[in-house]
This record gives sequence, C-alpha cells and structure tokens, in this order.
Amino acid sequence: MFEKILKEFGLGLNATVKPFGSGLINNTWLISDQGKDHILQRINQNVFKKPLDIANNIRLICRYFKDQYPNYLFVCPCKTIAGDDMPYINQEGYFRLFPFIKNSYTADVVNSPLQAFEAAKQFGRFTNLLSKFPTASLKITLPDFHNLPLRYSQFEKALKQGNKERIREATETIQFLKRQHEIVAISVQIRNNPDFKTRVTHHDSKISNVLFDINNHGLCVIDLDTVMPGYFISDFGDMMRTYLSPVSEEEKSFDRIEIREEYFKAIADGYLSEMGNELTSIEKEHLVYAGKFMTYMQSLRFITDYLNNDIYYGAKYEGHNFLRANNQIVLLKRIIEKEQQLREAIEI
Ligand code: GN1
Ligand code: MG
Repeated sequence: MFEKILKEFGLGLNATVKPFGSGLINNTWLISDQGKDHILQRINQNVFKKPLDIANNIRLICRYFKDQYPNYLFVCPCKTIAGDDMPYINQEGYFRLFPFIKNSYTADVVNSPLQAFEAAKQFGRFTNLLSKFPTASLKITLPDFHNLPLRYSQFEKALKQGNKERIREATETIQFLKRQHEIVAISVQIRNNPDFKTRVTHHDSKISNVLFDINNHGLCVIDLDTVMPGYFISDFGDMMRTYLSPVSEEEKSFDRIEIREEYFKAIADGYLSEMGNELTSIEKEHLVYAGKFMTYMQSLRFITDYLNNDIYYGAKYEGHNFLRANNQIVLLKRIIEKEQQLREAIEI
C-alpha cells in the first residue's frame, strides 16, 4: 500500500514509515525520506462519508490564509505529482500528506498553564482570523457533529436497541446522564438565540492538535477534518474537557481526575486574547457552560457507543467505552462542583 502512495507523491521508495500520534479516527504515519519528514493520513470513511469535502475545505482555508495572512503558519497539504491533494488509492481509501514542520512538536497532555494559554490562543486566533471568511462555502464534513439534542436521541435509541446486558450493567451511568438533561435544553436555547453566532470552528481543540515551537509558543492548529461552521462552545468546551484535568479520558483511577483552576484561567485568557472582541456578552456568560456541554456530550457519545457494541470508537479492552464514559462523568461532576469558583476566576 505505502509503495503506491509514496510514488503518487514523488517520495523515495526507501522512505521509512512509522505509525504516529494518538487519534482515534484516522490512521496517521510519519514518513521519513532522506532527512525530510512528512505526515501521511488515511481518512476513515466510516466516519467521514465524503473525504473530498474535507480536502475542499482545507484548500479554501489554505488559499484564504495565503492571500490575507501570509505570515500565519498554516500547514497546507502536499500535492501529488498529478496535482491532487487527496488521492484515492484503489481498495485502500483516501490519503493526504503534510510537510512535517521543522522544530515543532505536539503534546499529548497539558503540562503548564502557559501551554494551556498558548493552545487556547491558537484556537481563538484561528477562528478570529477567519471571521471574514465566507463560512457558507465550507462543506459540512460531519453533519450534526456537535448537535447535542441529536446525540441525546442517539443515546435514547441505543437504550432501546442496544446490547441488553450492557444496558443493565450501565444503569447508574444511564440514570445520571438522564438527570443532566438540562445541559441539552440549554444547548437548544443557544441554537435558537441569534446572539450566539456561528463561526469557523475547529471542533477538535485537544492539545495534540496544536503545533508548538521549541520555545513552547503556539504556532498554529492542525487536524482540520472537522472545521465547519459552529459555536464557540465547541472549541472552548473541548479545551476545558481536555486541559483542566491532569489525566485524560483514558484514565482508570478516577480519583486522579480534578479541575485545575489556574488552567481554566489560562484557557479563558488565551482564548479571549483573540476572541474577546468577537464574542457577545451572552456568549461570554456561557464560558463555563461550554465545558459542561462538551464533557457531557463526550460521555453520551462513549456510552452510546458502548451500548452499540463499540462500532464507532472501537475498544482496546472489554468495557473500554464504558470506562471512558464514566471517566467523563466524573470530570463533569468536578466541573459542576467548581462552577462558581471557575466563574469567579474570570469574573463573570
Ligand atoms: C475523536 O480521532 P480524534 O481522537 O481526533 C472524535 C472527537 C472526540 C475524540 C475523543 C471525528 O477525535 O470528536 O472528542 O475522538 N472525532 C470524531 O477522544 O468523532
Ligand atoms: Mg481529530
């Protein structure tokens, strides 16, 4: 398989290929060829039904940045010898190649408030620089991706049609999620309120999607498959979900899940340093809600997948998605407990 792809992109056949990164959806490899490194990805077509829509979006954004902000580092995909940026390889799927940016690194966990600030600033900057970009020209690569009422109805469907044994085992988890339905109701109000704007949104603002330079400054955001029109709560909320606690959604010792208040302040300061003038006052009142929204949605998605026999996320061990769902519930509880302190930390 690699031979064909390397040839398409004009890379040497002696290049070394190694699996890379920690994403759950696409496959990613690091290709090293005569001292030059590239990142190769195969798009997961079970998730992204129209991979060329992703290529289209990235092409438009790449062109916009080149025209309007030539100094902004934006990692555009490499073209094949034939001039294609997402070739289809028979029986294998759609691929794309990126140059590996020299002297840059990505992180899997957030280790300091400064790193949280830098990452949040990059996600804010991305949306802010694209504030005049024609949002409607973007294709919807994952319809209803962060539509919480729809996620809730998928959860309800899994409760009716899913694995009976797993449903019984997960009673407590299911009851807790049902009791938090208010989070869904608020998201409906947001969708109906014109003071909540749709903007170009990344929709996957975890720390590993930010490139840092060797001085730990943020360079840019990467992994643009889910860039679509959306609400700021998606990006701000996923940063809270993934930066506030010192441990990730994979952690099994739930007592290690905690909220680091100084990291919340750093996320808010970093994001607002770019988006402070852009967000409306009602949007700013929903900063903490954003974390509840994303953490709740992630636990719904994990439990729904568990009840559906792990067809979306897969499972590395029995009960993996059940564990992830419960991990996210603990995180949600911790956010709710600290809601007042978090609001006070940023004076809202
Ligand atoms: C998936 O593949 P990755 O790790 O970038 C998922 C996100 C989830 C995340 C949870 C397209 O992202 O929405 O938050 O797993 N992406 C898609 O780890 O479903
Ligand atoms: Mg992703």
